[in-house]
Order: sequence, then structure tokens, then C-alpha cells
Amino acid sequence: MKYDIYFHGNCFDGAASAATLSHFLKLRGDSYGKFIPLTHPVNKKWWRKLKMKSPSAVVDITYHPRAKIWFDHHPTTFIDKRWEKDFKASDIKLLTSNFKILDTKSPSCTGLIFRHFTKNFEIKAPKHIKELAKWADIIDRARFKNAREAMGFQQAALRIAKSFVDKKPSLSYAKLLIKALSEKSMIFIDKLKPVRIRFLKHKRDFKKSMPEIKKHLVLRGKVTILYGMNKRLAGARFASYYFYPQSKYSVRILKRGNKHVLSVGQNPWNPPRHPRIGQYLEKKYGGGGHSVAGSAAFTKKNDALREALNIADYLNKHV
Ligand SMILES: [Mn+2]
Repeated sequence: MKYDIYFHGNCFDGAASAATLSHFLKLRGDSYGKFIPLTHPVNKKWWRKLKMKSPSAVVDITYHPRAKIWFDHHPTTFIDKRWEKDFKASDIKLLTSNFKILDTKSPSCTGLIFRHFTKNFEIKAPKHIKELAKWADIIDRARFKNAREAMGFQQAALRIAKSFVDKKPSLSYAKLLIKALSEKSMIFIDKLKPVRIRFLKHKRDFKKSMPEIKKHLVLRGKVTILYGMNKRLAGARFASYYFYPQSKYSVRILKRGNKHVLSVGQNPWNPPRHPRIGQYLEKKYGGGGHSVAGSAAFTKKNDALREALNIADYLNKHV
């Protein structure tokens, strides 16, 4: 069967999940059709109505009942109570060709797909797929020693991840990378010209953006707020923890298309005791995410600015 693959775009784990799934699909004689990147949070109205005419797989993002294959590790994956009920009531048969798997404890969705096929089916994965799952588990959960290491470029996997997530990748770059990750080692992919060009661009932007970030970063209690929404600042995901290691959370205000998005995360090197970011954002704003990271989108800039402060105040009470 030929599957269209919907994946969490703009996220290394999303691309790596699509790559890992296509590897295992090919192995069982299936193939893939279109790759469709989605941004988080998905447009719920559109997602609810989506028919998915061709057989589809959805990875690292919001549940859809029409998907034949679905893997996710986000606790806010259900946008519809009925979908959630039906999913939980259904008896998931692992030994059919279609899977719908949720594991919110899995550090990455790539790791989840990898473990699903290698453990439940005892399929031996080649070294490059094993490596990819290992690195996705590290990168998606920010399992680094400190912020400096997380922003570093020492390993091929980090350079590739940066080439993908910094500037919004074009669909053709996403396809190129997904295909490459499913077939080749990261040492090899790291040297591909388009990967190299995008990585070097990130490196230059990163050097320029660090002083900018420092200037626009405010510490409010134990929460940093990063203003400067009009520009995309390379390295911003971890820079706030680098500048304020004592902080517990960060709120970044970003401009994405005509939306103002608040991206909220916890300091992986100084975590709060009971992080509930994704669930809180979902309940309050219809956003979503993990327990340790999430986002909410606003149409008006002033709403985003006001809510950034409200979120910071809420989080300060839950450190
Ligand atoms: Mn993920």
C-alpha cells in the first residue's frame, strides 16, 4: 500500500519520524506517496474536516481517526473528545498492518516508531536507523548536559537537526532530508550540499542572534520572556537557559505567518517539579504540546503580549 505521510514539520523529530516510518514501510513492501508537513498546533477546523482520500500515516502530531497509521507522544494529541474515547475503546491489534500508537512517555516519536517495529516485530534495524532514533530521543527531550551543549554543533546529528529547524524548511528540503535519513547515515547526510548550506546559514545567524536575544530577554520571577517577535532568532530555544540558568521556564513570542505564537518550555537543566505546560495551554487557549513544552497562537499582537505575562505569572506559581 502507498501511504501519504503527515508529519510534524519544522521539527527534527517530525522529519526523523517520517524517515523511520518510511524505512519500515518499505521493508514490508509498502511505499510512500506525499509528505505533508503540519505545524503545531494544527488548524483544528481543517483537521476535523480532512478526508484523507489516500491511505495516510500521521507521525509526531495530532491524532486523526482516518489515518491508517498513527504514532505520537504528545499528551494533547486529541483535539476531539469523541475521537479520544473511540481511540481508547478500540482494541489495538498490533499484528495487523495498521497501527495507532500513543506513548506520552517516549522521549521522541522517532524512538517510539523504532521501538515499535524492532520490539514488537523483532525486525532488525540497520545502524543508521538505530542512530537516528537514538539522536531523536536526545534532541526532542533536550537530553544534553547544559544549554551550551544543546546549542552546539559538535555532532553530525546536531548539524542536520539545525539545518532543518532553524529557518522554515521548504517542502523540497523536507523531502530530501526525510528520504536521506531513511536511507543513509548522518555522517553521510551531514556532507550533502543543501544540508551544509543550511547549516552554515544557521551558524552565521546564531552568532548574530545571541546578542539580540540577550537584549530582548526579560526574567520575570523564574520565567524568562523573549520579546523580539518580528525576527526569527536562531538558537532561541535554549539561549534563555544559557543566559538565565536559574530560570525554570521560558516563554518566547514568535511571529508565524499572521499569527503570534507563544512557545513555552521548561528549563531542562533546572526543571520545575510539576510541569503541565501543554495541558494548561490547551485548556486555557486551545493550544497544545507536551507536559514540558507547548504553544498557543493568537491573532492579535496585544493578546499575545498580555498572555505571555499571564502565563509567566501562572508558571511562577507552579515552579
Ligand atoms: Mn516529537
